[in-house]
Amino acid sequence: MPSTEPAHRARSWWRDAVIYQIYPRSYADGDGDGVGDLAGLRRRLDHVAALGVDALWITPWYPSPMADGGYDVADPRGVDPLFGTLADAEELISEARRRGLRILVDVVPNHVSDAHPWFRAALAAPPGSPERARFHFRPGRGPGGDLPPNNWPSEFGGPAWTRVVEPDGTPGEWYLHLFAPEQPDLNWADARVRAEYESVLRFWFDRGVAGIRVDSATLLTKDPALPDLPGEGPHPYVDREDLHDVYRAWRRIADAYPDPRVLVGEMWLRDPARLARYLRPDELHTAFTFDFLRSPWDADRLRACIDATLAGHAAVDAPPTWVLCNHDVTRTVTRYGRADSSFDFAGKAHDVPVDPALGTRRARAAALLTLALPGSVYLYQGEELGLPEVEDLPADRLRDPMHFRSGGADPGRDGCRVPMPWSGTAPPFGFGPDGSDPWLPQPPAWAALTVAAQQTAPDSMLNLYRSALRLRRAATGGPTTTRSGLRWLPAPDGVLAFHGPGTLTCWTNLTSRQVPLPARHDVLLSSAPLTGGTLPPDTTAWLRPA
Ligand code: TEU
Repeated sequence: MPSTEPAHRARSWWRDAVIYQIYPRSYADGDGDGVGDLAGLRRRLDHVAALGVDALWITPWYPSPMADGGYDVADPRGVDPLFGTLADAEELISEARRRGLRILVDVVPNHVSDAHPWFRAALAAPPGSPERARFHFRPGRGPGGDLPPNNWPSEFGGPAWTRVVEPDGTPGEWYLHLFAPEQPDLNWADARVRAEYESVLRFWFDRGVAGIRVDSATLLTKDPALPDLPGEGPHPYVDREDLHDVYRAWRRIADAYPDPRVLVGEMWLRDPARLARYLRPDELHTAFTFDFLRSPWDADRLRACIDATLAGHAAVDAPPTWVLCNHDVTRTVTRYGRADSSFDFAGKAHDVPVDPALGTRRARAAALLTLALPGSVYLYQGEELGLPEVEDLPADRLRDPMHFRSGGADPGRDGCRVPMPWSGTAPPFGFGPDGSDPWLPQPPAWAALTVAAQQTAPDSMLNLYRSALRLRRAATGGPTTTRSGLRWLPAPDGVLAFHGPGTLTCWTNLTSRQVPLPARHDVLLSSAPLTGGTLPPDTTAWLRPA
């Protein structure tokens, strides 16, 4: 990092960082093939720097057949030619560092691609071989072994097992895949698997990455008996006790570097106390609080989530990590514009009515609420533009296995992955060269949401985020304030009011009526215009005592 960064800040940067998530396929297309790449991303680093974030998390850029947008990794030490080369990635890491931006990469330890050399070798080798032992191969049940070894479902729908054809042409064993069949699960009881990922961590840390986002981080270890669900006792593959050993080993690797290398877990656990166990001082540094993203726009629900999260994290002295949106979930302005504004994978449906103006207003209020909380915050590309979920993509352009494996019942995740609009009045909106056709079509109405259009509009979502990040940095950003908690203030029902870290006081009105603001204060920033000392519905204001 730049030598101007104070040492105390360098050590604890991750405790209150704002981290911007980049889905490289959809960020910027440098070569005109319709797919975003590292050359395009490098040209857009100005936007990231101007936004005022501390770091970037880049979702998988590794060689991959792209059965699941790159989460099917064929080589965890490379870069897919679609995105560029390893040299491009190294250049990006250095260039970002020169601008004071750290890079986190995504490591996918639960599974590999079916094109990974280990899986190819396993298919070519016989049952019981060391090659198969790196995965979960089992004979089927029933006559002729025609039925899967157990009843586990794939997260994407259908069974979590696929049967292979043995090298001699006969129907053979089955292998486990908690996601798509193109994503065989690794066997974490095999020492070679553990050694491989420890080496992968070092590979990227040695190239200067500041952290790792751990994909599907609760799922790695399995009950060796692979029992049917539901069973008695611990879950056979979610949040198992032996998983903590994996992360203890990873933390030792991270801590061996002179400047902090951080591990952030993607952990969909509902119980904040179970989540916090992964954040003990010798395990992961942070984990996403997905309950915040799942909560509806409701003061009591959000407050309960904030309180439970803070309590769970305080017990292990870890900073909470807030997130409203990512490449897997419905975009924030769309979710908040629905009658039911909660998020649940199981409840995703087609044709749910949306009020976009209401959703945008709430998303603005939610952005300021989130950025006032103690801890770190992740933003997903396009959130700073207020992009909506694109719900009318043509069926023949959809790619997400979550959609296809549900038989079309689930709309899938393509709608939150539509390429970024940068400039101009018609697609591709500067995503790629004029005339190029982005891999997913952008709505023509995005002309009003481009970075260029929002830059010059003082009240745009982009300018709200820029102002908020500037003020947040001024109000916190220092070792004395990063750990301080939150103090709730008396406020009417349906209003969340608190002193956050540093000097910020945050008031969010989730009701449908105006509420009075306290006397004698300065307004630093508000998500909507304030009138006569009152806070309008669905609005957040940041205050400072006058
Ligand atoms: O997501 C993993 C994940 O566990 C959830 O999104 C999951 O689908 C949900 O819990 C269902 O109940 C990660 C990535 O973020 C996603 O994009 C990948 O598709 C997935 O892992 C497989 O690598």
